[in-house]
Amino acid sequence: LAPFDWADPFHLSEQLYEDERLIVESARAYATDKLMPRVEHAYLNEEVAPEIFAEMGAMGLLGVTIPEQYGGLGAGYVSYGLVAREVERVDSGYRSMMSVQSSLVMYPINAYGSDAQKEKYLPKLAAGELIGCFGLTEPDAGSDPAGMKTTAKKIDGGYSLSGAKMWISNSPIADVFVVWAKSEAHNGKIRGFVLEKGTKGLAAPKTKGKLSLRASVTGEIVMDEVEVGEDAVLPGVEGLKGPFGCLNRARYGIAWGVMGAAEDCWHRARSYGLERVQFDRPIAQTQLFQKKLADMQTEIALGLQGALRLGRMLDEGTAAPEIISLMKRNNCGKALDIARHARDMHGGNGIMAEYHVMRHAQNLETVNTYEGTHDIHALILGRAQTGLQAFF
Ligand code: TGC
Ligand code: FAD
Repeated sequence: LAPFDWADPFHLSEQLYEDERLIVESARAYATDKLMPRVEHAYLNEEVAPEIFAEMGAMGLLGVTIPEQYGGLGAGYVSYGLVAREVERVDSGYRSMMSVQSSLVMYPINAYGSDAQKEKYLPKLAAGELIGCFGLTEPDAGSDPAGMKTTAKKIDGGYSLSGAKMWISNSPIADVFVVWAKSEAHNGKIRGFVLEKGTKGLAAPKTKGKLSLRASVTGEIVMDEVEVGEDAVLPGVEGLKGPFGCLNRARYGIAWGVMGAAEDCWHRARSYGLERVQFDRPIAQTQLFQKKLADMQTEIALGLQGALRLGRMLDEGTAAPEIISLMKRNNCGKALDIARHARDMHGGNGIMAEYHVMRHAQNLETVNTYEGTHDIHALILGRAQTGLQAFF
């Protein structure tokens, strides 16, 4: 039998194609050289750095799956997932910035937009010259987006949008707003609209005081009779399957991303345990500590392998939404558990910013909630195997 690679038990890196390995290398170099040095300050001061978008754009990390014709890389979903893993190894907030731009703004414009919308927005979003956000959630419609109140009224030459979105990643710094609203002109069906910063009646106040995802800015989208032309509606989709089609991609990226955060916690806990001596021996030489490391290693190895398989299925066109729920739910829950244990394994030091594990744990609280909570994905999987709807 071959020797055991404790850090990569399934030899994941050998299962990647050459172009995927190159993307990992450049994403890892960017994350290590540019994101890691600024994360502690950003998190402690709740300070977002909008220039990160242009930096990521220059590295080809935005719109990895978007065709080259529109400024993307034209690469597959495995490549996209690998980028998410490298970025989230540093911070879930940075991965959030990247995945909202790629999966929730560029994807719908590419999949549902007109040629004119694609030409106008995609190259600049890919370069990070424009920053995008995605407005689905509302104060009274979180897990149940069908209950949204935002409406688009038909007016001469276009639409007038009114309503409020909350918990919107990037909104206070966004130039482009992909907003979902019930359109009176389409029998009350949900339609996507692309709004631009500066349009009369549109505001995006920042949500202050978050204890999680502090390196990424979150805000509201307030629309008070925002008038847009016919060219603002995304022509290619109607109904909830529009926003859910985007969420499928983002949830998949999260399944990889959180494994990056979990790996960082695992490696830090292992190193700490090897150095920290109590009762005359390294704490890593105790049975309880080693059991925790073994659990982390096992869940991460399995979670990464599942994410890779799902990425291949997406690239082949064989992935159903439910398998995305399975991986998003499993990997978020496991990553959160790993981060909490890593915090504990660092003792008092575990609460300090310089040890990073508590920041990951705090971030993962959000990641376990957004894009469908852990329990909502359980209900999606429960429905799929019983045929019974348990949401209401
Ligand atoms: P349901 O009756 O199940 O479906 C309505 C229509 O949508 C279709 N559909 C999907 N299509 C594609 N992909 C999916 N995953 C889909 N799920 C459903 C479905 O086929 C149907 O189509 P049609 O043509 O028949 O009308 O809808 P429901 O209202 O019963 O929904 C149930 C539920 C709970 C599954 C759904 O509402 C849900 O997933 N809730 C969670 C909400 C959520 O995930 N919100 C995310 C907001 S965005 C965000 O968090 C971004 S964070 C970004 C970051 O910073 O990284
Ligand atoms: P609720 O839906 O009120 O859920 C509260 C609790 O009730 C949860 O535990 C949930 O699992 C449970 N619950 C709800 N319904 C049921 C049920 N039927 N059965 C059993 N349990 C149930 N949204 C966007 O549109 N765009 C973004 O960019 C975005 N970014 C975000 C960034 C951050 C930092 C955060 C925190 C959220 C973001 N969200 C975004 C919103 C996110 O998707 C929602 O918070 C999430 O979908 C949950 O909705 P909610 O907060 O209203 O919770």
